[in-house]
Amino acid sequence: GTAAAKSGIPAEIPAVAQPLAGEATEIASNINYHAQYNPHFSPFKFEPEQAYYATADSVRDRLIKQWNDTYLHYHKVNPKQTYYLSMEYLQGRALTNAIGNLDIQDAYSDALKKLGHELEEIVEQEKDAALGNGGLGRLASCFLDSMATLNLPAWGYGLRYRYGLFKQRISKAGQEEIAEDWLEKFSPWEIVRHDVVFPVTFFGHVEVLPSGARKWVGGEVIQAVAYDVPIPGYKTKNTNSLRLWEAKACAEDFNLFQFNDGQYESAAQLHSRAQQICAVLYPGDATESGKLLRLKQQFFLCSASLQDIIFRFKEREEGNGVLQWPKFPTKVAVQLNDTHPTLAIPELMRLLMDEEGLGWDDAWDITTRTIAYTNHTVLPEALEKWSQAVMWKLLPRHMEIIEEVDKRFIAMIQSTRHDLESKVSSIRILDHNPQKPVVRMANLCVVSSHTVNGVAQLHSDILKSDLFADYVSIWPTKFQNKTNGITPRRWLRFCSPELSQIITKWLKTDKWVTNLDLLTKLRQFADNEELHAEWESAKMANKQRLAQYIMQVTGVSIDPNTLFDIQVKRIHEYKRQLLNILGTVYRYKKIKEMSPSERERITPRTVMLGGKAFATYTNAKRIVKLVNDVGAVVNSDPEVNSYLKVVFVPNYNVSVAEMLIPGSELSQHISTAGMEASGTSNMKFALNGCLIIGTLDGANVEIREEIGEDNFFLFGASAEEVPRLRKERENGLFKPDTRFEEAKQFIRSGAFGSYDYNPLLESLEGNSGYGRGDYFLVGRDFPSYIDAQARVDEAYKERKRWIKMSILSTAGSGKFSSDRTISQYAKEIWNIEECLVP
Ligand code: GL9
Repeated sequence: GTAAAKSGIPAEIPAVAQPLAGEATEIASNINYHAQYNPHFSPFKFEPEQAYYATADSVRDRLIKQWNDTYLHYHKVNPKQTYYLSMEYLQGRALTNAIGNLDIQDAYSDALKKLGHELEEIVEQEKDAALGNGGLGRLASCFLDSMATLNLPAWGYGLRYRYGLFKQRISKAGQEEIAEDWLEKFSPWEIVRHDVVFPVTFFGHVEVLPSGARKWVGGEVIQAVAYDVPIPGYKTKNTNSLRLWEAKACAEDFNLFQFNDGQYESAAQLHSRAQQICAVLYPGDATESGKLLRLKQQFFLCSASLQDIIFRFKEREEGNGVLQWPKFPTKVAVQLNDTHPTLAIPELMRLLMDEEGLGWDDAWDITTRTIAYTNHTVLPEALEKWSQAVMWKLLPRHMEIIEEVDKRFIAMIQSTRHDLESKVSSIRILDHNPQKPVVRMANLCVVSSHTVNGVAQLHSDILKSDLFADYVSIWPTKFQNKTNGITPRRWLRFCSPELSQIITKWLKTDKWVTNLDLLTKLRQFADNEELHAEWESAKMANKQRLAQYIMQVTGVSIDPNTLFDIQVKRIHEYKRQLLNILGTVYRYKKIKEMSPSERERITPRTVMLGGKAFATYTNAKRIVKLVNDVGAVVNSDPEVNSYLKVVFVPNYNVSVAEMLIPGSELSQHISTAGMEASGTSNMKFALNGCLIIGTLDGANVEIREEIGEDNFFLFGASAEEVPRLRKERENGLFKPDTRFEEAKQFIRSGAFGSYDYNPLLESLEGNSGYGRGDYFLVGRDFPSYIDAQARVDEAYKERKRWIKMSILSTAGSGKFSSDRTISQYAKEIWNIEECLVP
């Protein structure tokens, strides 16, 4: 069979398994069946691509069985369910995850061998589903995995973008964006539900009915069609759904008369408007039409999801007797992933009042007991504000409702809180400033949710003391912290099987995969030489695999014996990739100045940076260009390149992360303190035995607490000091370190080419303003950063100490499992319980 498969002819596996055949043979037969009958491919080819689709189809059959059982079970038990509303999911690839969660890895690997393929190669055929931008979207995907693994009755709702996050290509000019066609062929993981369709209205106007009730009428109606993605839990039958909505126009909306008259575009106008809605993740919002489209997307998600949720609630309650609306919050918990789905609030109010006939007070009580809101950032530019004019046009009834919420909130303040009267204009929902009247979505969320949470302790504290301080005095118990987490399945068990096996061997159990706190038991072996040897060899294997990958995508040869230092995340000034590259430039310059004997004491390093810059974020793109330019010079400098290499890893995404993180030894989480709400890759790196150089920001604070301060390379100003330091800077009281000046001057001298870096470097100069005058304190933190990097170099020379720290990083990462995070949401916000499928 093997040779035949490689030659392109399907392996000869009996269509019906032999009675005594092993599981692998049965699976091979099943894969073969799918290869023959999948209508998308010729049955005479069985190259990796066909093998991937046939394998995925075979795995999907198993998922569908469990998934149907799960739905029926939830339907029968009728427990309270969580609905996670998110504009973003960064699912990445699904095959390895599904096979791993179903615990059929070995059988599938053997089966594919029989068919002439390697599972590790086949899984690479899958395109990443990148329906998200970064940490916020990936968090949603980790949460789905944990909710299923914990047997929680929960759903994810999102949008089925035709084009997800762009593909990044690096050229001479820097970053280029290319549309990523993840659905080019098709996705085997989605099941279209032509029977689950809801109408979503835009525009129109409000009419007063004879009864006095108000009703939204007219406008354009677009259909939302459900595409379901099964979400398997790890080693459990429970398989939840991620329901992604796609926009479609009705057949009736196609104007045959116009078409036959040759007016092709206008004949299909509503069809093309429908197509726009789910065309891309995050349409550029520089233009008014871009803003309107983004708002349409948000409402589309909220309206379709709430109609679906209400439909299910009614179906189950009516099936059990009479429908009692006050029971709604005992069956439904809605979590808003940031303010993007805020319109769920007025939409739920509208559906309850205008469609179901409830009064304001009942509808408001139900809404506020149902909805909870997670804040993911304090950056001012990310706090959504929608133009009132655009909102009135697109969603007139919702604006009426929002006005009423605003009015009642103000009345409540005026009657109960005279001390807050001077603050009303800043804490109310509507901002009526004459330049540009807007709706403040975060304020609407805080006023309308029963719980508001931040995503790491420091961030939640800042929300309470700063952004939402006035609300805390009104509702002191509304605010919580839920420190983010990551799924240990994808981010350790599956991405680093070598290290996982060692952990399982030393803990004498693989239960850590669902009980990550067990990793603390590794601490007792932190000095064990046998473990050290195994740990080092697993790390080395991962580094070699990474080096091969880097060669493949960049053509740069990197040495696995050097320190692998990685910073991968979206490019943003607050994340301070510029600090990293300035530090690297300084390192390069120093190496050049050293004598041969001085060079002998260097810790050789490979610095890798990766991440996408938002297409219109000029300074972020300049940073990408600078990293690439520095790399080109350093890597071809024979004097230096055995001590230092600088690589820009192109097109950073979930599957690239699965390759990079296991092979990392040092990773950089160096944002200006107070600005990174949590960070989640910091958790992934630490879990994989990678040490962190970082500031006291976001979840770094808690990671350092867990793994111990001796095992964390700390530097920089604290969040508390930042406002004062900015003031000092503005007042000209800051004296930059000469090393900082030297690094900048070296770039200005043209050492890395003739590109004009002045505009980028100027963001570090001057004396005030956001994005100017070194708002992010790169200069202030530079010396302590360089010192921390020197401590890294020294620590790396002591092999035993380094490996011990690496083991202790993994051992201390238990808290950062998304299973822990989700258990806390379930108990402390959603009030839902496990619903195990028998
Ligand atoms: C983010 C925060 O910036 C991160 O610090 C946090 O870890 C994640 C998840 O809570 O949320 N908020 C946010 O808007 N993004 C985040 O990553 N941005 C993107 O996802 C692009």
